[in-house]
Amino acid sequence: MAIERTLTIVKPDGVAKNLTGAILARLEAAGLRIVALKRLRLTRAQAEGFYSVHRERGFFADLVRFMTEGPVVTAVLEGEDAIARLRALMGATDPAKAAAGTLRKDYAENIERNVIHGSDGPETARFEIGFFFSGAEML
Ligand code: FUP
Repeated sequence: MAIERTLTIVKPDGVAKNLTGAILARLEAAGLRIVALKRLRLTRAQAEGFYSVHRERGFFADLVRFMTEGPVVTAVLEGEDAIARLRALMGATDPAKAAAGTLRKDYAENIERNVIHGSDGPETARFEIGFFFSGAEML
């Protein structure tokens, strides 16, 4: 297995519920290493740009509103098979369908307010890491 980097976001619901530490601790406990970290409030343009693959979807406006309602915490995670491992730890997009023991099963309210984002593949991970972090911010 290759060492990979992937991007995660503790979404506004997770930050508002004071779950940032609990969520990051679960990722660290699973062997993923935080190599960059920041807290910010997304602008509308940033949220639209980050989720631009979904711009034609019916849920896009709601998603952008949700992602800009409060601060998020975003991190670059590094580890063996990090992209797939983060996705497994997150669980299904809809918490009602997420497996027991996953972050979304434990903490998410619904398919929109689902506490965490994780890149879904190597190309997306490269785009999403570059969206938030410069090389000098990753050590
Ligand atoms: P995921 O990769 O699991 O975050 O899911 P997607 O990339 O399919 O969707 C990105 C985000 O859009 C989800 F996290 C939440 C939102 N979404 C909805 O609000 N409604 C939907 O039906 C699908 C996705």
